[in-house]
Amino acid sequence: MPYQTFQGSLDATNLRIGVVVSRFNEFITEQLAQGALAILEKHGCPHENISFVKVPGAWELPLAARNLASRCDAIIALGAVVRGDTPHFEYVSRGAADGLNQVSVETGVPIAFGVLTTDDMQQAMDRAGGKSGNKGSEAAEAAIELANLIKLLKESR
Ligand code: INI
Repeated sequence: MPYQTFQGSLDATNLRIGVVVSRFNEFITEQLAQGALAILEKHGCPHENISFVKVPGAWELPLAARNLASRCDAIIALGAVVRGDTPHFEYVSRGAADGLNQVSVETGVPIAFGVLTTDDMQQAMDRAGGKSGNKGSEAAEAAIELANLIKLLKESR
């Protein structure tokens, strides 16, 4: 007997997507946001279906996502945490990662993790449209796929 297999498509024409972007290291997060929005456009997500939210820093991403979740099929969380000379980096990056994961599991709404956690600015630039691609674009694709996968799984119950 064949397996029942499920995989979300990249069709975003009927999806409601939240994009939450932190302003800290804005010249990086702006590139992540551009990358994410270009992917949403490429896959047909109507502008009116996109809720675009800005927050001060990565620490604030989980709470904003929590308050967006009820109106979205998926959320793309974008930020840039760059290591400094103090343990602050660990608290902010861990808080963002754990908080976003918790919100996603709690609400059932997929949250794509487009938060860079890098040792220096060069690594961040490389991942925000530089030589290592754009993690905002990758997060957007993951969000679309997961939103469609969750819809499929709910419909097939
Ligand atoms: N926020 C970031 O998004 N990236 C950072 O690198 C960062 N550093 O290094 O401090 C950062 N801090 C701010 C934090 O996210 C909160 O906005 C702030 O603590 C107020 O709650």
